[in-house]
Amino acid sequence: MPKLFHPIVLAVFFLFLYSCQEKMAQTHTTEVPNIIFIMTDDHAYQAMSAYDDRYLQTPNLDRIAKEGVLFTNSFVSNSICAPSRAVMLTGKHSHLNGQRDNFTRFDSSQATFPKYLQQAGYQTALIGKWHLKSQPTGFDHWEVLIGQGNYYNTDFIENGQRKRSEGYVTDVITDKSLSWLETRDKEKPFCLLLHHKATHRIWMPDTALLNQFAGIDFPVPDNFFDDYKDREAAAAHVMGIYRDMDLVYDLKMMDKAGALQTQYRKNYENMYGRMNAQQKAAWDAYYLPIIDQFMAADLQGEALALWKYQRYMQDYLKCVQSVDNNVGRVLDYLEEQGLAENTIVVYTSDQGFYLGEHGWFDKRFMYEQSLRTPLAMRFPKGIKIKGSVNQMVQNIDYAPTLLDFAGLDIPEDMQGLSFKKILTGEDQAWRESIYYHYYEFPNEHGVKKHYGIRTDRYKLIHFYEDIDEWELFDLKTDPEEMFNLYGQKAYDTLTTDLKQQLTKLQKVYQVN
Ligand code: SGN
Ligand code: CA
Repeated sequence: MPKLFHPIVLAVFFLFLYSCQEKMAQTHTTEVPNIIFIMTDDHAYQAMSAYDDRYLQTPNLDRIAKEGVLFTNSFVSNSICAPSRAVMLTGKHSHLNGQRDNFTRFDSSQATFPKYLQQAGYQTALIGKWHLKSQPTGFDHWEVLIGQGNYYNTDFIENGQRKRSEGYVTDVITDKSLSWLETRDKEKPFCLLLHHKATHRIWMPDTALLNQFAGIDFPVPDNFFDDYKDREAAAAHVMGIYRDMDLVYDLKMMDKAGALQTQYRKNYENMYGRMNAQQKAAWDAYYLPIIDQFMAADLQGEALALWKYQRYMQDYLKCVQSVDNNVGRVLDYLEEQGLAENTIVVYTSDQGFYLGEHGWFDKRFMYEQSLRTPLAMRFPKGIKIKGSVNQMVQNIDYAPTLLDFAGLDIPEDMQGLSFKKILTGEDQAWRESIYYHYYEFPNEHGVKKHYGIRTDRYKLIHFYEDIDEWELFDLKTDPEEMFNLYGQKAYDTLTTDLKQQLTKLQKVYQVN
């Protein structure tokens, strides 16, 4: 018998083949997921039709929820941009990651989930809004807006170099993301943070969508004319649609004669000035007739308030529509490339926003519209449940959850919880309350510093610094948070109990 066919040699050969197959099977079944984390800026859940279809349809955002899950109790821990981004990256509350407000510079030597993924062999990228001042770390590739960036022909810093990109920002960020996906190293798993500027103030729509919603009268929230009775901190706001929105800057009424010399007209002229001739022509064709009508109507009081609300909604919702279209492009790309099954797609916003509730725009307050944020997630290969997730999740949970799905250990110092087991249908004990703390004061919108606790049914808030006010709401009987129950005899026991729970949360989260 030739030596090659000796039974021992053959046995060793087959054993070797078997072990190779085993290895391949193992790498196949343990194949780590890709991640696309899409985050918009100031997107109100009220403007995502999976949550609320009174205003517009968002078929592509809804598609993530339909093919995956929609979180119906998704909250932030500090409703403002840079802090929210720092929480998302670190999995820690603001007092531990150090980013309490928009003015601070993010300490980017900290551990973040993209860094952990990068160390584990992921290819990582960040494209779009960053807003953390320090240079991004933990990304193989990054292209970020400078500060808030611009809606038209915005500048980016691309791995250290400043470059202007012609076009509408939501399209441009998506183009850049798709081209990075196309040119990435296809042998490695990837994690892409795709962070839109939209739908941030001053809500400049894409010229291609200006005629969307023509003739539509959007429903006005019941508490649009809120009187802020028994809510001293709310009364101190500077974010009223009627009183504080600038006719030229926010609402684009830049009359050619220059009659409307509002406080922020110059800022608007600068933004308009960034557009090229074609963009300006399309812009003017839409806004000039509205400006003429507005000047002729000479609206006052309630009529002016409602007109402002409708104008605001028109622009805001068109910005959402661009986001929806562009998210559709990303989802289509994943399908075409055969990546949809094994890619986790997260859609969220850095916080919620007011669409006229309490008469407001902006965010910051611990009231529902800005405490909540949209959250939908799709991962066909890994998510075993369908429909809605009702557990209270918070943006501190994103980092641990994504690391968990990537098969990595969750660092002990992360404060969030992984909600992976909820999504794979396994038993998982969950929190019964969330902790919130907003620190940016003084600020342009007059929102006081405050912290608080929200349970399934109740919310207790303490406003402090130049004020000392407590507010208590029963979200079941008063979902619009109009009746402050704090101090009423019948609620004393409940208040004491909530204060104790709040103290416990502060201990757990190491608040000093
Ligand atoms: C800017 C806006 C504010 C907004 C903050 C924070 N003014 O300062 O209205 O509250 O950003 O927004 S603007 O005139 O510059 O538009 S955040 O989302 O970045 O936190
Ligand atoms: Ca924001």
